[in-house]
Amino acid sequence: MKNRYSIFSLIRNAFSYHQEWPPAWRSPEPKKSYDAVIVGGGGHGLATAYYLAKNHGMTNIAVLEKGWLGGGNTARNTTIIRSNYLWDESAKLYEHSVKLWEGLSQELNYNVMFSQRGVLNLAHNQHDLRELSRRINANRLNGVDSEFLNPEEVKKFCPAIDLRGGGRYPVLGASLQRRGGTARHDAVAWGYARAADELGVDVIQNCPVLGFESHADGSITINSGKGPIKAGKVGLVVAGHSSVIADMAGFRLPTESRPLQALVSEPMKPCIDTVVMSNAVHAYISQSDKGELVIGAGADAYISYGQKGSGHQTEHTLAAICEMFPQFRRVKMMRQWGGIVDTNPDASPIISKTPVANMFINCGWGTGGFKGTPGSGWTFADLIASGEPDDMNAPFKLDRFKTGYLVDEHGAAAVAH
Ligand code: FAD
Ligand code: PYC
Repeated sequence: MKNRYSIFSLIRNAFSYHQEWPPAWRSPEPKKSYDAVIVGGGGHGLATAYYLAKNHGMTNIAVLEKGWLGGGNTARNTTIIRSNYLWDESAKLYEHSVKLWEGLSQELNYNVMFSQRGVLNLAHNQHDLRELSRRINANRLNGVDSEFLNPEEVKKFCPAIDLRGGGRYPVLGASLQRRGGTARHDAVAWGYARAADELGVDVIQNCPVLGFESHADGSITINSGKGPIKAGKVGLVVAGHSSVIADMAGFRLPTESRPLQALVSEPMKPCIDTVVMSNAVHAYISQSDKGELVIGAGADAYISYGQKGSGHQTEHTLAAICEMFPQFRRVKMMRQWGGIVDTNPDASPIISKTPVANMFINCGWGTGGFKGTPGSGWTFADLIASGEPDDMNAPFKLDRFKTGYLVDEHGAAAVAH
């Protein structure tokens, strides 16, 4: 009887975390105090911690991650890296990021497998062609490599493609960014984590952040799953859950959380050695080093935290892929999953101070933040260290949704969602 009772207590204790919500403070006084705490151990959070330590000498810092490192969007995305954005503000940020990608394996002493195999954005109609030519010219003015390929040149660059596109999606041309490509997604999280750890950063997994308390001296107590932690400054980088964390801190964001999905096929011999994006049909394809076709679909139209994505998006995307690459019709799909991305009304990130003193937020990268990981970490670290925006992150302030000074890549970005 005694034993049965203690087993029962063990089970009850194991589940007690779920029973009390929100959980009670475990200790009245924080046992640990940091100059800065980054909430969110995805690529962006870990990159921020690394550049805070490396560029600003801040080493008494911690990253708090509710699950495991890179278990969010970092390891769920289709890894497309490019900087061919229309507007000057975006081009500056994403091009800085691509330049960092180019030296990242050496910088971190960790092979992130950045492969500059080129990114093609297809045009299927006259409107697409006009959009491409406008964007290619804007890219060049911003020093971003970008060129137009006619259909014959597309076929030469990517022989696997069927230019007829099944009649529905004929290929009339494409933009090509030769410096664009792909990288190994989880390696980016691990590389930044290891490099940050070597500089003295505490990287703490299984540590959900549950609430905040601001103090008169400007410091903030973070109520975490591992007890209270004191911070001089707090950086929030929790893609997909940004409005939830903002709510805990007492302010609101204009972001929405939506599923975005991807799929991979059975592994095959090399058959496509570039990245093909068809924005008009929400279909993206490349081949991983393991030989799997990596396919991305459009974001779901509804708000959800279910990490899967809806069947009709999968069907729409695969139908388009099969029309542009008829030889893939018989390929078996091995895995499908979703990630939760936070989307903004102007489809541009938010890198900003918040209404809470010494609290900063980096979010709203939506469907396109993987490519931005190094640049995002770099510029967010700048903001946290100095407390004021720099030239790169100033256009991405939160107050643009009040003033109307939007960046607005929506409808202009080289991605359909
Ligand atoms: P995440 O890796 O999601 O990191 C956020 C972390 O915060 C998570 O680990 C989460 O557990 C943690 N967290 C949340 N709440 C809390 C809390 N309360 N306490 C502590 N920790 C918390 N971008 C591209 O550029 N190219 C692409 O090809 C591309 N394809 C995509 C395909 C898919 C299917 C998806 C889902 C996304 C894609 N993206 C792409 C977008 C890109 O993945 C994201 O914009 C980017 O990864 C977000 O930044 P992150 O890596 O820091 O996010
Ligand atoms: O931003 O390039 C991108 C992208 C492709 C698929 C999802 N996002």
